[in-house]
Amino acid sequence: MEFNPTEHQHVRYNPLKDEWVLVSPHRCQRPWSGQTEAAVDDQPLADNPLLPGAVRANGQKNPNYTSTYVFPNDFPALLERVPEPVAPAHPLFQAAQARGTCRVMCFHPDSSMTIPLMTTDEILAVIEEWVNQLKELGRRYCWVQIFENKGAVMGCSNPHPHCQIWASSFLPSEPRVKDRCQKEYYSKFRKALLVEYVKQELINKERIVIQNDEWVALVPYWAAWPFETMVLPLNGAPQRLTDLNEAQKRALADIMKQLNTKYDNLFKCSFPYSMGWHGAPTGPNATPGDSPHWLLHALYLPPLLRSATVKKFMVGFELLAQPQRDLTPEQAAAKLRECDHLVHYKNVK
Ligand code: H2U
Repeated sequence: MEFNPTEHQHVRYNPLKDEWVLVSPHRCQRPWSGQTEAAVDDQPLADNPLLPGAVRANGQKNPNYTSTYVFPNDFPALLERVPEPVAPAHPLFQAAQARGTCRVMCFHPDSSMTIPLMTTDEILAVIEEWVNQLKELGRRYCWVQIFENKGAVMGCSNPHPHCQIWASSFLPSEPRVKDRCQKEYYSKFRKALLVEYVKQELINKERIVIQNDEWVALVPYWAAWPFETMVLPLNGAPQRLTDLNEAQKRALADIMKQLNTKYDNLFKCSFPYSMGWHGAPTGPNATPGDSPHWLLHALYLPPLLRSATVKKFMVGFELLAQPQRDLTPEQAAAKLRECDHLVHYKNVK
C-alpha cells in the first residue's frame, strides 16, 4: 500500500518548537455527539468598560476615543515593581524575579466591530499602535507579547474589539524555545529557518491560504489547531514589528482583513481564536538587524473544527503525549482558500 497523507496517519515535525504533531486524517469521518458551543455571535456587553467614555473597574473614565485606545490593565498579571524571590535551597525548586506590565488596547470605538468588518485604514491604525507599543515597551522589556483572544470560547471576557499587551522582564517559554530552534538552524545552515520555510511553501503552494505583494498566510505543515495559520512577510526579512516599512504595514492590514473574512465565512460566524505576534526578543540591548535567525510572524490559533459549534479539544493525548489533528493542514488550507476573502457573510446582499 502506498502512503497517502490524506488517508494514512503520520507524525509531522515542528522545527520551531522541536516537537511532533500526530496527523490522523482517517478520523475526519467520525460522527460527533460531544459538546457543542453556542453558535450565536457574542453580543456586546450591556455595561461595557471598554467603550469610549465608560468608567472602568478601577474608577477611571475612558476618553471619547475615535480610533485605537491603550490603557494599563486594571487587573495585571505582571507588575513593574516586585521584590526578588529568595534563592531556592535545591535546584529542583527554581524561582526568579518576574517584572512586567500589562495593557489593553481597544481596536475601535464600536463594540460590534471586528477586524474583518473594519476598513483597512482602521486596521492600519491598529498595526501602527502595535508598532508604537513594541517600540516603547521593547526598550525596557525583553519580551512584548501582543495577543488577541477573540470569542467567549477562547475565554475572552468582552466582544469589544481589543487585544492585550504583556511586556515581561523574562523570555516566556514559547518564544524561548522558538529563539533556540531558529538560532540552531541558523548556525547550521546560515539561513533563517522561516525565510527558508516561506520559500519552500511558495514553491509547493498547497498550504497557502492567501497572499499579496508583501505577506503570505498559510496553514503551517506542522499546524496543531485545525485551521491554524501563520502570516509571514515575503520581503526584507523583518525581525520585529518595528522593522516594517509603510508598504508592509498597509499590505498587512489588507491580508488581515482578507484572512479574517475567510475565517468568518468558513462557518458563518465571528471566528474565535487566539492570535499574536512573535518576533526577535527586545530589551535595552536589542538593535535592528541583530537577530538574523528570526523572521517576524503572526499566529492565528482558532479552536473550531467542523462547524461554528464544534471545536477541537486539546485534551487527553494532546495534554499528556503530543498535539493531534484529524484534518490535514493541506485540507484546511484548501477549505480556507475556497472561502470568499472580499465579501463578509454579514454583508452579503
Ligand atoms: P480579555 O481579552 O481576556 O477579554 O481581557 C480583557 C482585559 O481587560 C482583561 O485582562 C481588562 C481585564 O483585566 N479590563 C480592565 O483592565 N479594566 C476593566 O474595567 C475591564 C477589563
